[in-house]
Amino acid sequence: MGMPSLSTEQWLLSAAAVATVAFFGVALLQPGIFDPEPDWEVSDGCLGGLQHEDVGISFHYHPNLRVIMDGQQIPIDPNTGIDQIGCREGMRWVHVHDSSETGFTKLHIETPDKMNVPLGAFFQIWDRDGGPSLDEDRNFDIDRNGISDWEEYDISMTVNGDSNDKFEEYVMLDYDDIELILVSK
Ligand SMILES: [Ca+2]
Repeated sequence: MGMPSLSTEQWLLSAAAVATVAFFGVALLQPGIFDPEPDWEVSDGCLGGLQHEDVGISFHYHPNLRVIMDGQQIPIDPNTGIDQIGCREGMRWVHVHDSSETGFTKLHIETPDKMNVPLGAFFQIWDRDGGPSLDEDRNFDIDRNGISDWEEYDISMTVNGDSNDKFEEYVMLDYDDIELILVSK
């Protein structure tokens, strides 16, 4: 007695059922797997400037950032990302106009296409103006000593008051209030 044969339709239904179960299985086991992938090349983008064509802005939004290290707020200089090395007389796709010494500083994100702009991209831009940095593995190196801050500090982050564990890879959204807190180990 042979195996019962399945019609094409039955095969397709079976395959669809397996795919559906697999999809929910993956989603349950690895909830982060469908998160947006950060577009790290954003930090090299330049609006206007001497060496770049003006690409035109399609997306323009404003998350807010505040960084506190051992109880001291790290100042974000006004005009960070504007007229910097590699983007003279232009603006990086993430930049600052006015800054706040005690509250949140507004980041201006202006990109030609919809992009997933990670928090770390701003640190790569900030670094070129002498500010906090990322190391080569894209870990925070806010004190610029070449050692990942994850080895030196307990780091926590909130977005609009809710704990967030994406850190460098967090894809920023309009109106976010992002607070990054580092405490020496
Ligand atoms: Ca460090």
